[in-house]
Amino acid sequence: MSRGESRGLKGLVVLKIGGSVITDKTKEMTYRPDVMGRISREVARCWPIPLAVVHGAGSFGHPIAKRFRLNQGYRQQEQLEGFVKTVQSVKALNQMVTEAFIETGVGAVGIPASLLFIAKKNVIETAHLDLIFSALDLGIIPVTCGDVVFDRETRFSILSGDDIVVYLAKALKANRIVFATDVDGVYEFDRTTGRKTLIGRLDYRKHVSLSYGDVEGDDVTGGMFYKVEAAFEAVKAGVKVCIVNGLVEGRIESAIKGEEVHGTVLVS
Ligand code: IP8
Repeated sequence: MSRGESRGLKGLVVLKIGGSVITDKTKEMTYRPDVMGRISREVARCWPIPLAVVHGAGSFGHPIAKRFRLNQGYRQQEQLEGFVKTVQSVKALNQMVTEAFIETGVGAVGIPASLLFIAKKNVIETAHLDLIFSALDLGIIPVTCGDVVFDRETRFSILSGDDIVVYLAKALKANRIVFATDVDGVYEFDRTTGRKTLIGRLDYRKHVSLSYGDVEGDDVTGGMFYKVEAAFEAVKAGVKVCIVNGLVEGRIESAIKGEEVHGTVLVS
């Protein structure tokens, strides 16, 4: 196992692996082991950069959450079936992602967000950061995920992996966040020509002027606009942020290493 010794947190990178990258969002509970295997090998080649990983829930979370209207918080007893099923399902995905790292020789420990955070009105209020620090201190990658969590006000709520990434990056004073999505980055659409162009460097003013289009399918946490909006919180705190295509080999590796990479960099 290559990550066996203490590395400290200097230069920490928080990697968000989108649910649309590691699961097929069109088919409920469909994991992509080949994609996750390749991502694990890219991460292995980034040693010894300290890394924390957050993955999305994809088809293991969004469809059930939508069916039981979990994004409304607790309204009725019947939703509890959806709550516990989502916890179980996301935990199963977290287990598979963590195993993929371990099979590649990368030390990783899965800590589903349902066991890590308590929210208040959808915002993280308490976090057992000791668990994350302890793993990182051992040179082991903590792997958490978008999830349903207990909520002091609404009794439960959905926490997006994007919010968790930003929270962790700020709390751990990360150097960089890498968002691995199923597209190359943020695009600008020209209404007259219909052409779309990748935006290499995106500032906040430009971000709010863009039309991102509708959120697709069963997604209950908001798509690219919401991701970028949350990510600018981290930019404000001095964290470097880039968005790359996690389905294209090599981009996650280059982004973690801080190399020039095809994608979108958020700038202040
Ligand atoms: O896929 C959503 O997390 P995300 C969590 O990171 C659930 O937005 C349970 C839908």
